[in-house]
Amino acid sequence: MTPADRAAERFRGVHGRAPFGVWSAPGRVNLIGEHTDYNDGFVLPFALPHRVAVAASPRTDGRITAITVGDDGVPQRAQPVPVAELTPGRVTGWAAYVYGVAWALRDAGYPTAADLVITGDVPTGAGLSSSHALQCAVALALLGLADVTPAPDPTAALAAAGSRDSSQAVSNASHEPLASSGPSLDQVARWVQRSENEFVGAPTGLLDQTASLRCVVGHALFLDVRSGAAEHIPFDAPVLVIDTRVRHALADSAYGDRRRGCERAAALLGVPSLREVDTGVDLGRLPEDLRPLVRHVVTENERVLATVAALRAGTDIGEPLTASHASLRDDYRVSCRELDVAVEAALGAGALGARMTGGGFGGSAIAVVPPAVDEAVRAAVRAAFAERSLTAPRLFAAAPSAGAGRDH
Ligand code: GAF
Repeated sequence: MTPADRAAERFRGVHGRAPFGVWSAPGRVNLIGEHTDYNDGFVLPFALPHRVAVAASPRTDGRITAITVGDDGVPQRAQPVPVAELTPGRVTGWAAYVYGVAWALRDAGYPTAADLVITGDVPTGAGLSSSHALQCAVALALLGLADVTPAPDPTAALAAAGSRDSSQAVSNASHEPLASSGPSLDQVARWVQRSENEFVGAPTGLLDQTASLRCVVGHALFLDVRSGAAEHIPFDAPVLVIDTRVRHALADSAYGDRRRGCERAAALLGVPSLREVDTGVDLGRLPEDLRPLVRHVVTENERVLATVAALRAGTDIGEPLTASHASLRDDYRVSCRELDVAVEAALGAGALGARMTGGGFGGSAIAVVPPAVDEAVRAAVRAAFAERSLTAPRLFAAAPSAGAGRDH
């Protein structure tokens, strides 16, 4: 049963009637382009097959209710709240991710009183963006109840990156293609970002929401965050995901520190963002602690372009991926022992490239693994964790899957 079918069934179980509709959104893997989004740079994510689904019906009393149902089938109910009373700080925990989206959409002028029943299979706490999958599914559900269907992304190619493919009419495969009325998916991503930044209180960029909303099956999404221009790059090889099952306490504060460091460096260099800095810049005029941050962002943008060029040419993408990990480990300093162990073991057993994915300090690594060495890579990663008495990682192969949409 898909998460969408399960959400519909559980809605019937809880409310005793069928939902008006069901919407779902995927988690993501970022192939490359890490910590570049809030520096106006390039990213290259793809959607996971794992999704969060929201079964929803409108309410007429001005309240919003939300119930999540986990694998154990036990419902967790958020306190129902009048939509008019939603304000940052009022709700905490998982409900803040749901009600924050209702708050942002209410502010944008949409009715958001609804009953929501939520379920899904995106691994949580694994750096695979389960919270953005939740937020994006809630956003599409609330807009859908208001009869608003976001317009698909603009198909204009990325001129800045020298794209040769002018446009690709790529459908959203197994999910109903989003019709062209109402706000754009970019705008929805910005509402979701506002809810996360202001209501949940996490200073994240636009990578994860955009990936969840705009990715299409069989492609990675080459996104220029500065302009919002995106191109779907054919990529259908499964990637091995290594969920280290750790999340270090440092993660949230370190993310904010890095972000502020980048903003400080951009101000000192006299540019609006580190996207404007090129490789030849003299970093000597920056304080020592900021230089490696800038070096990472500048070289990471180049590695995204190199990866896109390799995908277009049908050549190996391993090298930029592995170089990205080294840069995140040594310059940006957001890796951790478990991620390094995963990457080194995968490379040692024949992976073509490997790197941490997402914010870092735990979560997941990815490896590009030819089928002939798949078993050997999995065995080597498991053995490397066991030898060091680390919690056994969770391994699975994931191919680029469909973005968010309406299921029923
Ligand atoms: C997290 C954030 F949510 C993203 O915005 C992005 O900055 C990422 O870390 C690092 O690339 O997933």
